[in-house]
Amino acid sequence: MKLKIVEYPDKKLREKSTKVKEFNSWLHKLLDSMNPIMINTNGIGLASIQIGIAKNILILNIPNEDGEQPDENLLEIINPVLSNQKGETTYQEGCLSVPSFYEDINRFETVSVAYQDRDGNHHSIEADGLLSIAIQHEIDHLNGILFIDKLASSRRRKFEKEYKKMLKERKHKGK
Ligand code: QAP
Ligand code: CO
Repeated sequence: MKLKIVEYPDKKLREKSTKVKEFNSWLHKLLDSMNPIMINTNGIGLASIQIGIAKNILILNIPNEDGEQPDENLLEIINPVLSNQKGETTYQEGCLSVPSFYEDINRFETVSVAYQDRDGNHHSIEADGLLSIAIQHEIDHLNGILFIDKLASSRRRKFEKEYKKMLKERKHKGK
């Protein structure tokens, strides 16, 4: 399995992910390969579309107070469904698929999410704080939506300019 993060403006990120129907060893291997990619790139959340697989799969590992992300805090979320979205909060978001760019984004403060685990068992959680924000960010990926889509148009244009510049500089440095 190749392990490269799909980066904006790759159109792949606009694909709509589809439901997982088989909770088999392919799924387990995929989840097992996503975790080190997320951890090694300093991520707290990763949707499978970000490695090119358009399935309703995401993982999250919100750092604890010491900034650690132990495996026991890993959340594997398959086929999520959001409900009970309440309140409002703002957080400076980033995305592994939009490297080096961070901006304040408005989200719901609390959400409920029903989902399946890697074995197909059903669960639901109520989330607030950073977990709630991360869940909303990752579920957007499953619908082909990026956090930059939520910027006001003038800020979006500024982003496009800055991002192009960043990509150019990175290319010259030979990445
Ligand atoms: C989504 O984002 C998220 O630009 C997960 O150079 C973001 O893990 C959820 C990252 C904010 C909640 C709040 C971004 C790493 C990681 C970068 C990430 C970068 C290196 C982003
Ligand atoms: Co993202």
